[in-house]
Amino acid sequence: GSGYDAWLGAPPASGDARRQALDRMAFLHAPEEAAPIRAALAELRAAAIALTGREPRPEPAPEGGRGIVLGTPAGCPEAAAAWDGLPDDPAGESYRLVERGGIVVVAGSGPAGVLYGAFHLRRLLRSGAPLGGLDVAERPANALRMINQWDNADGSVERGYAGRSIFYRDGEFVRDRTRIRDYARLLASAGINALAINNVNVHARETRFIGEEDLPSVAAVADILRGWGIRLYLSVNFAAPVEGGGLDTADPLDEEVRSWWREAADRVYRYVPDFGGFLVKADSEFRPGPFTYGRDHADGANMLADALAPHGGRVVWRCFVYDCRQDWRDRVTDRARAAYDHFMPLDGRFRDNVFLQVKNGPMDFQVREPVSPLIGAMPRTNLLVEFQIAQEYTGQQRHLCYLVPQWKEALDFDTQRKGEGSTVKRIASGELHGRPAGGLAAVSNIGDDANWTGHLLAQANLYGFGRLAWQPELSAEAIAREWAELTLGDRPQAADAVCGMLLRSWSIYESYTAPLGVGWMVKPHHHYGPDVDGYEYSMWGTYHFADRDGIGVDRSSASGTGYAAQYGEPVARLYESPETTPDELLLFFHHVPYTHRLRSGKTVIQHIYDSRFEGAERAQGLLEDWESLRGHVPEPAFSETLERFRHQAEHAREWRDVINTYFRRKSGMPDERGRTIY
Ligand code: GCW
Repeated sequence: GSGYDAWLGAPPASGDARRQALDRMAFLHAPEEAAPIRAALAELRAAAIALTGREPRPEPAPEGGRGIVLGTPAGCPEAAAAWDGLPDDPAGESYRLVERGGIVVVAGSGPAGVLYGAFHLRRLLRSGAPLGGLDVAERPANALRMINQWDNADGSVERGYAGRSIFYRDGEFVRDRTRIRDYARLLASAGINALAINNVNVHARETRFIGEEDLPSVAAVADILRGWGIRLYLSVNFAAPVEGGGLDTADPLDEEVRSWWREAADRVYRYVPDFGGFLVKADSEFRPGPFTYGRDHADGANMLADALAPHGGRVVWRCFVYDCRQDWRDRVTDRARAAYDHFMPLDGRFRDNVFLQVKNGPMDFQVREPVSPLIGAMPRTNLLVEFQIAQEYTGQQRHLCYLVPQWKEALDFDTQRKGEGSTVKRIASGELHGRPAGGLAAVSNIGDDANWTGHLLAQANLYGFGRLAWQPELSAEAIAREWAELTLGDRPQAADAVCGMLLRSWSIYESYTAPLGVGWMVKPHHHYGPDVDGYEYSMWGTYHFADRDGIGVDRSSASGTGYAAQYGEPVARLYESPETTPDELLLFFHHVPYTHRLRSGKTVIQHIYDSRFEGAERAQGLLEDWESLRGHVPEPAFSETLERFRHQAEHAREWRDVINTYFRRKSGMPDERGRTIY
């Protein structure tokens, strides 16, 4: 009941599932030895034992009998037959599950595919779905499905809300790697295939991770991940050649610097032959980068790409670059413009093994943002779209905020860059512009809390990210249901209720926090709780410009910062005018009077009041819904989660009152329904 097993908990012995397993799982066989295939076999064996209480026999079923066989076309005849006619998949990650003459074949195009197929079969077995006539084939939509840990060597986690790091403690790699293994298993079961194991803010200690002394520890982690089809990446410090590297420059065009990085890459690959590559935050929030030497991001990224290329490695280069020392009096600079202004002109200059990692929105993981205009604007560059599973600005895993619907909205957004249907998901995968590869990346939300994510229900975001990265066509609802059933499966009432709560939660969180896309209004530094002017007079470029008459940021071309014009037509035109901008983004794009009428028919001020009141009420509703599940969710998970919902309900009232009071005082306008505002 602690939540440690997350969505891979022991299957319920429901009648159907048990009968099915008894019927099918007496024989379980995999002729190949690759680690992911052994892992796949172990998963199904454990499922069989949990479902039937019996150990399956590790051999092929006898002639005419029933059983399960796992393998790849290269080493397993049943898999070869099952794969016949299916397209080649050099990545080895796709699979087919097919029932033939009583035998269920888990055929993977490679060992990782077998593992993904086994997890799929495990889901089917748990649900008790009949396997007769089974035939499903899946192939991941994205080549890269990546998680970024923001873990520091000292054991802290930047923006971590679920305890300390599971990778490091007191400046060293942990010795007991059980949790790393269990985490890798969770990630693999959700379809993740890449993991950057240290924070993009690389401090002095982590700068040495690519050195001789730490590489054995890095390799030990990589060995674990490899068994689950996951490649290890390291975040690197662009200034490493000077910060402890013995050189006096980190200029990317300097020959000595280039060979320094080549040697570093060669060294890493000696320890980790399938090393994924480097993740880099450069010239961003006080991190060093090529600007110091008068070079640009392409010079910087390509230098690292050239060092990694001989080994098949990649550079993931973040585009979160903006002026974080802005003067709030400067009304011309617009942080939202920064990523596009910096990177768009460089399209075509990046090597084929460089991936630009672009945050989903132009600012920073707010509850509501438009899609970054950089996405789709660089047809000759590989892309990873970055999301934040960690709920930095969305309740820090104390509030419930199921983010899959937000990510879906972003992925489904039609940039129209190449005509209708130019959706973010097709750009990310590389398909729209014919890129060799692409994908999604996200900041993890786990730590060493017993249930991984602090809030039990925040597990759904981790699971959901993986599932979406695998297949962005899945609906937010299907993913919520899948997670809830796997996690609370033998308690159908709980799974139903929780699914509904998840699906409402983003809109609830949005409706008691910053209104209509304007963002922020949080307490500085830790970003938790309401502070309407917390970032209004600061250097971070995050302003709402509320005065007695109105609120919002004019980002139009006609009278504002011109940000709206960074989109392609007809999207740019849509955002240019307050009349056509969707309500939920109005204040992101326009400064309007409080009396401005939304497309919903309400005035802005009345919308602010109404939605804050409704939001707080609906947060109270979440608490009541959870309370009604007493006895249907095991302890201690039930009580721990109840505490979080209590806090959320109370904190939502705090948000409501701070925001309403601020705007009531600022505008002098009463609530037309006369409710209490202080
Ligand atoms: O929003 C900011 C966070 C920083 C983070 C940064 C980033 C890792 O507050 O903590 O640093 O984003 O994405 O680089």
